[in-house]
Amino acid sequence: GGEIAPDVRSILNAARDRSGGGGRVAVDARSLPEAFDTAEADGRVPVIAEVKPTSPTTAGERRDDPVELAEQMVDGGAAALSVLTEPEHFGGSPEVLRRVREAVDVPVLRKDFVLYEEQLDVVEADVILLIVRFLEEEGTDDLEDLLAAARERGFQVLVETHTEREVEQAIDAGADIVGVNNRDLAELEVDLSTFEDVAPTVPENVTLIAESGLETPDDVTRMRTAGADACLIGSAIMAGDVRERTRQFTT
Ligand code: IGP
Repeated sequence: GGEIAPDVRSILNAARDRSGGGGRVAVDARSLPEAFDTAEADGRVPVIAEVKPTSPTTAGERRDDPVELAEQMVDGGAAALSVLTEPEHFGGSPEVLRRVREAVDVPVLRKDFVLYEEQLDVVEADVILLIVRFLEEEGTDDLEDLLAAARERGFQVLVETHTEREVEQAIDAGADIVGVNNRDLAELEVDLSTFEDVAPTVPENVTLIAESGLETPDDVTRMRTAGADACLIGSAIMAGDVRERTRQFTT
């Protein structure tokens, strides 16, 4: 249901054309919920810092070595990392994720648009992203099937939602880690009240992540107050001194 912005339509079409890896991946995943608990026990606010060289809503591209950026994020207290692997619109690559995961010991989320089971077999990551709205598009695999296929390979799965209805679909499919994206895929606009509206419908035992549009530590506090176990932050960290920005969000 719902419209999709032209930019997003083009991301989706590119994703349809990307082939899978080859050999079936088997991963020994680092636990995301445990990484959040470790951060909390340490007095840090659980943050997933995102290595995102560019995006349709970002001006310009950051060309620093992504592995160095990732290490600075961990140094700044990030509980986990997210690494874009989408090449055409976000400047990512599976090879970068592979190198980042080798360099750090926190869980690493693969940020991409996985539509078919074969697309799981591209690189070892600790967590795979599945976006409910995209898996409703014609010709894609079902959320439930993809969730099972990902778990068979050892991945944890972050299921991304934007509405109460999508949360219900995620829970029905068996999701235990749910993200609420504050950015809508129709206008690409950010509204932090999205998380506040949707969060109360997520069951207590589910790990809940607030995604997108967080610019200040106050925004993070706002999401935590609304029930977020962790926050996913990209642009606001990528736009500056990555270690310092991450530290501001985690302390
Ligand atoms: C990070 P931001 O506004 O902090 O840069 O957002 C992350 O939530 C965003 O990059 C994102 C994303 C996605 C990217 C959320 N869902 C799906 C690619 C694909």
